[in-house]
Amino acid sequence: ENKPAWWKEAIVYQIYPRSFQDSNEDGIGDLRGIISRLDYVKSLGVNVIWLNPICASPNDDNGYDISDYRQIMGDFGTMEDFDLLLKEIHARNMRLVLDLVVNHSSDEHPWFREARTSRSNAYYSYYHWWPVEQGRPPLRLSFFDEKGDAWRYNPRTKSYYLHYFSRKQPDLNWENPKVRQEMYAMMKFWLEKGIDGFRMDSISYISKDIDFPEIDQTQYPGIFEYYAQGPRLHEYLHEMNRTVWSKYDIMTVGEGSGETADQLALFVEPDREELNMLYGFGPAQVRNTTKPDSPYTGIPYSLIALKKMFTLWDQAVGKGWPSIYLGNHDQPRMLSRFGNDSAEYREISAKMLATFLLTMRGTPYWYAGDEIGMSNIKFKCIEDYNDINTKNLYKQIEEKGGNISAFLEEQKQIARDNARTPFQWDKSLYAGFSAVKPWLKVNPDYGQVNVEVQEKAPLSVLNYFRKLVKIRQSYTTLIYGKYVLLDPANKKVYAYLREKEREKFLITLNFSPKTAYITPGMDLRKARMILSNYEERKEKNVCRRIKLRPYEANIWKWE
Ligand code: ISL
Ligand code: CA
Repeated sequence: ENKPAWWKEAIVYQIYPRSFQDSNEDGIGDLRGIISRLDYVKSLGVNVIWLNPICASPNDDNGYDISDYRQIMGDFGTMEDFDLLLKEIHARNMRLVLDLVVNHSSDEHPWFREARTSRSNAYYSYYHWWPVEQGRPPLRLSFFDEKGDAWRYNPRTKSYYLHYFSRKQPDLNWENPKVRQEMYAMMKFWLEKGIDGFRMDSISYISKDIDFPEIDQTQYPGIFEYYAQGPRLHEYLHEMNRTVWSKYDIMTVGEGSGETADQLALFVEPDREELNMLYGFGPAQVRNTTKPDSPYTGIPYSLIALKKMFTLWDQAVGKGWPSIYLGNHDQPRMLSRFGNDSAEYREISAKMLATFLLTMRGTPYWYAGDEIGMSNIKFKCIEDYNDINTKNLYKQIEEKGGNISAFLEEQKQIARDNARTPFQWDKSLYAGFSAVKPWLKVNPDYGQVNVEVQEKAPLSVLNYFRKLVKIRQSYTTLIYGKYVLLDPANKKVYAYLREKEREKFLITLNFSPKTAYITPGMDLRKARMILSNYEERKEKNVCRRIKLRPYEANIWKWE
């Protein structure tokens, strides 16, 4: 039985600060902009805000490269703005969770500026190095480097530094107790301000095997799974929990990049005293099993695989607590990937996906803009992109003489910038995000897809989302109840029960643009439909078999 906790009952609303609201006409979202939109956020019924990084950064990777952990990024405002933001969030009975980026710093952080001057510098051991006299460093791949190499030569020290991400994101050396102490002090700095928790970026990568052995690529074909198996990872998480987190009433969620379901419980079982939640990479990895050669994540995906994955992770969490999401700032828009962004099905499928996220067991992480059905922008040319990931992959392919147009086609489906376009508030030029040209293009569908239009339409995606939030918050069974998957082999329908004591719900979701059927295999005569994404549904009660229209979603409750 899961003990109640505020972070279990919360709905987390993720804001990408660069893209939410610009307040000072420079085309970049900022903290004052977020403050001006807090009443909107509150009106959704969500209760925790997670902000992507807001600390000082040269923005090689939009704030995931921090040059000062105790300053606010100039683009976003000042520490006074931050203090006000926190106060205004709390005044509305919401909470604030910050992104904590401690696997790496910026190469412009004073620590690294010092470190790279000489091997005898006190900060040299804050990072990972491979001395040139030992020959070529062992193969380590980088996520973002344009050459793919995670080692970068630094002439002044005659050594290579390690960077799993871009060369402007050197990995910090957690073996060094001083690094850990610096980090704990930094966490306390923010916690003492009164924030309510951390989302921990790339936390699964912080521990390295510092002998840097050759990696057995047959065992770790992706290499990245190897990164997520650092020998001291759990020791560090436990130490952070004991030294810092356990002293505050906060939520901690680790980004579980590279972790598999069988590792999940090790992070989140309460008696291990590590994290509250791990944000797994399942949704990004779901593939179409009939086309196993699909080169990148999720295009196309198979519903059977999606169901299997969510069910597996629900079980694997053990005595811990699941985290539920379908999209974020690193993924394409969930509507385009798991729903259908055509004019015909956009609204109905956006509502279907919302029904899914808000009726699962676990804390839902909702990505801002999904509540109005924002979709992939599908940029046509490389110049439109801002993301270092897309740009560096492009360079790699250009250099290898690969197929550029196939690459660009693929990026339309998967590029991170798809989810980073400015938030669509109204139909004015630049969608009410800014008075000037934004840092990234606005999705041209903003004339119809915006908050202003949807506020006025009782049946909009936005208002449906609000209804769903209320339903989740009125029945604790939808939060804590057991999750039971039905008809796992059904290719179109995702159906499951949520049950606790005498309360029982059935959720039926048609993930396809065709009519579909589900036979849950139980007596449904006492089950009444309490919500549907279709305006009218004739049979409020059914007997054995349920017929679902394209992307139809229903919540049934036993009387
Ligand atoms: O990038 C990946 C694969 O190409 C992922 O597996 C990666 O580990 C994951 O996306 C980590 O993401 C987080 O850290 C990055 C940052 O760019 C992302 O935005 C952030 O969510 C580096 O800090
Ligand atoms: Ca601004």
